[in-house]
Amino acid sequence: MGRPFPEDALFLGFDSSTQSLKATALDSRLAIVASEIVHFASDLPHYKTSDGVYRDPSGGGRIVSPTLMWVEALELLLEKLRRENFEFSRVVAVSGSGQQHGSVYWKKASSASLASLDPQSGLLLQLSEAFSTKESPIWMDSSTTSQCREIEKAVGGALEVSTLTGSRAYERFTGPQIRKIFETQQDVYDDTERISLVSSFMASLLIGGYAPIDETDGAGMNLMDLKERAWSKIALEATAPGLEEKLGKLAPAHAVAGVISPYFAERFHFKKSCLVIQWSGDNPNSLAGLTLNSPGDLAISLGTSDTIFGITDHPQPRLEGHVFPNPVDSSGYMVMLCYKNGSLTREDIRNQFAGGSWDVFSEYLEETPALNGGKLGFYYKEHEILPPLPVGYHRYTVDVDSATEREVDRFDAPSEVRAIVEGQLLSIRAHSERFGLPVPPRRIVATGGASANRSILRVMAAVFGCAVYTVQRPDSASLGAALRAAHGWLCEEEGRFVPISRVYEGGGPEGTALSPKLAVPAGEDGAFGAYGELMRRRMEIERRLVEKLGRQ
Ligand code: ADP
Ligand code: XUL
Repeated sequence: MGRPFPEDALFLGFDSSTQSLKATALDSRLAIVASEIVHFASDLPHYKTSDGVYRDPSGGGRIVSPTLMWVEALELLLEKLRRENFEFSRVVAVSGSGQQHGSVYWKKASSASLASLDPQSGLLLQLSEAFSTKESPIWMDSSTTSQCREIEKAVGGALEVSTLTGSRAYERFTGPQIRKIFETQQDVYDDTERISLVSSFMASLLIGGYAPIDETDGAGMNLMDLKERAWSKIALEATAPGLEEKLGKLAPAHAVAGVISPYFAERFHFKKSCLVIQWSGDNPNSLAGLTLNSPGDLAISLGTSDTIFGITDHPQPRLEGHVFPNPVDSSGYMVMLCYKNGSLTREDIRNQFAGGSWDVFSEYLEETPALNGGKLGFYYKEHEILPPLPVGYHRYTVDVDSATEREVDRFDAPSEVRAIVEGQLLSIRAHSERFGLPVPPRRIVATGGASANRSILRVMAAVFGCAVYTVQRPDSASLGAALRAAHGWLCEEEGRFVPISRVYEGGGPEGTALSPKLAVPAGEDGAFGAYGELMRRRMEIERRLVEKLGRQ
C-alpha cells in the first residue's frame, strides 16, 4: 500500500522540554530530513538559567522557567532551520510536545497582540508584555503541598481526585499550581485572561491565537474529568474561582488547533495552509514516537525526568502514578509513573565519582557485579515525586538473607555509580509492579538522552528480566510530534478520526523502528529473581524513609 501523503509534503515536530527545544522533520515516506536543537542554558545564556530553570534558593521547592525564553527559543530554532535551507514551504502540518504540567499566564488583552504579530519585528519584542507573570511554574516545582491537600479535601480525598482526574493531587500538576497563584498572587490571577500549558502555549504562538488544551496533556492538571474528557466542575471549584473561562476549551490530540499565523508564514515562508495540530505533553508524544501499541510493552524514558509508560484499556487510577487518554487513539489510555531524579541526579554522581565522564561512569557500571554486593542507594538531588522524599542521599549495605541493613556514609566510586543506576531501576520495577504495569514486560523500549548509554541499558535488562530495545534516535518526543502532525493532517483530510496505523501504511517510520542492532538481551537467568529480593528490601527501607521524612 502506498503512503497516504502528498509526495513532497513535510511534517515538522517540536519538543519544548526542560533543557532544550528540539525539532524533527519527516518527509512523506516518514524519513527524517532535518533535526535541530536550541539548548536553553548555552544558546540563550542571557536568561541565566541552570539547565533551563530557576530554583528558589530559599529551599521552598519553587522551580520556574522564564516564559519569554521559550518564545525566543522558538524563533531561534526556526532561524537555525532556515540557515540549513530547510524548506518551510513544503510543511503541510506542524505539531509539538511540551514538558507536562508547566503553565503560562497570558495577561488581559494579550489575545489581540498575539493575533496581530508584525512579521517585520521579532516575537520576543512583541510579546514582552503579554504575560501576567514572567515566570512559568514547571513540573519540577514542589512548593504546592498545602494546595494539594486543600484540593483533595474539597474533592473528597486523594483517591477520589485520582478516580476523577486520573491522578491524586500532585505538587507539579497545574491545578495546585494555579491555586497557589490565586492564593499568593491574586493580582496575577485576576490579570490573567488565559492559562495555557507549555504545549498549548507553543501552539498558540504558532496559530496567533489561544489554542485549546489537549485532552491528554490536560489530564496532567488535576482539573479534567478523565472519563468525560471535559473540565470537572468539582475540581475547578476546588482550585480557583472563575477558572473555566481562563482555561478555554479542550480538544483531542489529533485535532487541528488552527492554521499557521501570517507572522510565521511571512517570516519563514511556511505554506499559508500549513496546519498546526494540537500539541501534547512530552511523554504522550514519546509514546507516539516509540509507536508503542501493545499492552505488554513498557517504555522507559531516561530524560531530565525518568518516566515509565505503557498503554491499557482498563486503567485503575490509584494513589501512585497517572492515567491520561491515549494521545494517538480515540479511546484507551496511557499509564505513567514519573521520577524527578533522573538525568540531573545521574550527572551529579558522574561529576562527584566519575570525573564528569560518561565513559568512566559506564566503565564503573561494567566492572561492578550485579546486585552491587548489597550496596543500595537512594539519591534525591531534587525533592522526589516517587516516593515523596526530600533532597538527600541515603546509602545502605543490605544483607538479603538475614533481612538486615546498615546505613553507611559513602561507597567506593564504582559502587556509587552502580548504586544509583540499580537503585533507580529497582525503584522503577517496584513501583511499576505496584501500579499494575507488566513486570516482567514483554520487552522494554528505552528512549531519552541516557538511553544512548548501553551500560545503563544492560543493567535495565538484568533488573527487569527482559530484552531492552532502543529506537534509532533518542529524541522520541519531537519525532512523535512529527508523526502526530502527520496523523492530525490525515484525520483532517478524511474529515474523521483515522487510526494512527494508517500513517504507517507503506512501512513504519524511519527512526522509530526497533533497532535489533541496539537491543540488549534479557539479563542472565536468576538475576531477575535475585533483583526481586533486593527490591523488596529496598521497598521496606523506602517505606521507613517515607514514614520518617516524607510529606503526609
Ligand atoms: P529532556 O528531558 O530535556 O528532553 P533528554 O532526553 O534530551 O532531556 O536527556 C538529556 C540528558 O541525557 C542529559 O541531562 C544527560 O544527563 C543525559 N545523557 C546524555 N548522554 C548520556 C550518556 N552517555 N549516559 C547517560 N546519560 C546521558
Ligand atoms: C511528567 C513530568 C515530566 C515532564 C518532563 O508527569 O512531570 O516527565 O513532562 O518534561
